[in-house]
Amino acid sequence: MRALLSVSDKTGLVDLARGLMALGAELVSTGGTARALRDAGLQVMDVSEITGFPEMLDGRVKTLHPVVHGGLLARRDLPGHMDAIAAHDIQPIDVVVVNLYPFRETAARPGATRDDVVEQIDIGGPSMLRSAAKNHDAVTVVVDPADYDEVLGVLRGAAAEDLRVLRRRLAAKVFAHTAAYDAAIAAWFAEQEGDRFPARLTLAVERAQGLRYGENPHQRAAFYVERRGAGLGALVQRGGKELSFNNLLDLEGALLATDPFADETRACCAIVKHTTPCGLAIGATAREAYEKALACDPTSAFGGIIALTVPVDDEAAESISRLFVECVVAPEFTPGAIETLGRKKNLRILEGRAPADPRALDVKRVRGGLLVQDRLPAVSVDDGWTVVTDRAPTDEELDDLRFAWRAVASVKSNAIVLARGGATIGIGAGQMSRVDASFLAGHKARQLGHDTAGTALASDAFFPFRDGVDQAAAAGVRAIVQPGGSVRDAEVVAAANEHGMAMVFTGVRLFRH
Ligand code: 93A
Repeated sequence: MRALLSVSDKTGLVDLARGLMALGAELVSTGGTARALRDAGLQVMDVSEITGFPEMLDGRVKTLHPVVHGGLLARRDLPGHMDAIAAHDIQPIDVVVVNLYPFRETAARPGATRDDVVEQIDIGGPSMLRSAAKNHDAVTVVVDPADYDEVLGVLRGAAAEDLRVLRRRLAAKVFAHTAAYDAAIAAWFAEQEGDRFPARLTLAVERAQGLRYGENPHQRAAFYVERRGAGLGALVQRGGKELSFNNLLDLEGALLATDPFADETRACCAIVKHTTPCGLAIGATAREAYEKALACDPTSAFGGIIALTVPVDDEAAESISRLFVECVVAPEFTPGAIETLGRKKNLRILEGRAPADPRALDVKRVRGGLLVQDRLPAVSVDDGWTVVTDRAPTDEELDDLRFAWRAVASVKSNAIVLARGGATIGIGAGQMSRVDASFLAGHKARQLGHDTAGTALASDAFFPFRDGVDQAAAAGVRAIVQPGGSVRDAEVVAAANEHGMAMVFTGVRLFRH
């Protein structure tokens, strides 16, 4: 048996090589790998000994040779193939262990030059992996150090059927691996060219965890990440059951809701149901923010997902623990908070920060394709805002408008938010008409005992007619922030003036479909 080892990540290499030698394998290796094996006292041949060629071009050509690829690709069941390699003194290679130059890691390193990154495009490694994987009927190909033990186990067992099954699985893994590796290279090139929407979009994602089921119990599901330990994958679970598909979706909604308040000196809390907040507030403490958010709509908050922008202390945890919730996510939890919340066996406690990458693409699935767009940029206030009514908002109203505008960004369209004193008091979400969203926001607020007089209103898109404004006035709204831009803006502004309201145009739309 001949085994070729050529690895950048040398984890587990020596133990694997020892195991292969114990099985009678003759080892062949490239420069650094051979050195590591010799340092461990193992006997190994250099690739140049079998190819008759030295490693060339600073290592760019090491294994790219017919002696290597003939030994990998020859079909053992075809006499013609075996005769052909024999005629050229080529010996079959039975085991290939390769992992690739760290391209992604280099590209992600601050200060890496273009040359540094390009040099880390592995050519010989993927070629060997692909040759070996193509000939998986005869060759065992290993790309992941996590598989070393299993591979040794199966080789030792020498059960033909086990080896056949393993080789197929390893070959599948190789092609997924080289495809993802090339996808990362393609993405890097597109980025270098400033090509945000290239003709071919390659998204390399890997499975972070299987999920019990999807949106519904009869849908199978898994969670894939672009990079391990980033985004939602960076959160550490400190208690509770396994996260579900809907939990992850709602966690994204909850973080979206608190994102615009990341720079706030005060605490911000969002309570989310079905990806939309049913309460959002800022407060002096975590507990105050939570209780103000809860007060918006305590009925809907049942079974919700809570996000906080500040550490959860003992008293906030005490308050949260009185409600049935699915998840709480926050940058930190005090030990007392973990203990209090941890008593609720089903409550998932998630600790850490998961900031959104502003450069990441926003992707939506449609049948037959993907819709890809920039992420919605951070919601800004004041910038480009114009007062369009006779009356300008008072300082207090302006504060409420700023809050409401940041809040409405995370509400499903059509979205209307009523706010006062740094808290939502009525949310109309996901309606097919704006006037219904407006009605619902006021209706829910009153139904839950809120006084809507003197509130501020934010609308995620313009009012197409004056009816939404009339309805808001009837509910007691005194100030409105909205993008503007309707053909009937004049009619809408006139309505606001009639009601003595202040209205601000932002010039920016915040749809969330
Ligand atoms: O520069 S390469 O694309 N040219 C090659 O012929 C080649 N053969 C193996 N890179 C090549 N490799 C890679 O070298 C392997 O994929 C592995 O990542 C690395 C191992 O090099 P060393 O044994 O010198 O540490």
